[in-house]
Amino acid sequence: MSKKLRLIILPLSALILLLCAGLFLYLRGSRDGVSSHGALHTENGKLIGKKGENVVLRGYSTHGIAWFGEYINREAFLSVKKAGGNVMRAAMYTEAYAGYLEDRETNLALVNSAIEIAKDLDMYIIVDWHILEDGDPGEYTDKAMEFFSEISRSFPNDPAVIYEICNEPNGVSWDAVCEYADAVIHVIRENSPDALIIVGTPSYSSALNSAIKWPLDYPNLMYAYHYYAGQHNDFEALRIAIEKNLPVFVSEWGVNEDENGAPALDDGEAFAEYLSENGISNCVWSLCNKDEVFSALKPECTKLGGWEDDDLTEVGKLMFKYLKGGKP
Ligand code: IDC
Repeated sequence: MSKKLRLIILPLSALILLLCAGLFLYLRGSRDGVSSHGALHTENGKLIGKKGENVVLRGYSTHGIAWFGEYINREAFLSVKKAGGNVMRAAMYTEAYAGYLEDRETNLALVNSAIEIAKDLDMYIIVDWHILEDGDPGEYTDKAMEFFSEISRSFPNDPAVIYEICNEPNGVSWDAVCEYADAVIHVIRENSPDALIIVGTPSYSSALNSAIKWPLDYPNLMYAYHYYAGQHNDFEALRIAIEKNLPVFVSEWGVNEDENGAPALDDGEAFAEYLSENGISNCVWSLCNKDEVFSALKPECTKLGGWEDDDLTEVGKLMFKYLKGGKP
């Protein structure tokens, strides 16, 4: 090959390669994923990416991973991503419903698999220690420490992995949650010093006033707020917290039934609108076909991904539309 030809061909192939890589990333939709935002941190109540940009995570929560484990698959996560999502939440029940305390190995395998799938799709993944009936997170601090130590050791400093250390504390004080959080945050940060960690708040992650008054003294923490349209009358606590620059992650929200037994879609839209307008990161409950109002999929839908409009419930349709444009 002549020198002149080489001078043309080499830069040209480099350019083509770059274009292909760009197109590949574009098609994977990663402009809003881990490769573009990297490790996340909080600043003045906001979620910030590696270039100092504001980041909003939007996506779906699984139902209990050991209960509806079939949705921990690439096609399912990809469908959420194609709809505009950039995060998934893996909800791992602790005490109940074949949770971690009952079957450690199965649950660990499912969490690991959810993390690998999300990473492969350039999505963020929230690892949720899903306490519920066990309302006091301190009841199983040792088990939580063991679990979070294992996961953070397996994925040290991984920007994709976000830790949610207690889904919905209930029947306990903020002091008790803080005592638990101190222990678990310490364990995670030993392996992942900068990990983003979401802390549940009292009254089923609905009371944010204590966190505003007495925030935990660590960087890169967010506080959980959960909301169910039709069930909660307002989201005043969230408004106040946002005004006060508390870093809040709406790690679970959904549409419940209104007083007539129909899905409270209007309230759901209003909440989705508020989240969009205020750039609040959130995950919707839940990505499964259980015959209940929150589910994204109709009970008769047995597809595990690649869903079309007809496969979605009324609630699922609203949520997928919302993921698409970030607006309802
Ligand atoms: C619900 C599930 C339901 C299950 C129940 C168990 O949708 O299938 O039978 O848990 O108690 C939450 C919880 C979340 C709940 C959800 C809806 O975090 O586990 O899931 N919810 O009730 N907080 C408020 C509502």
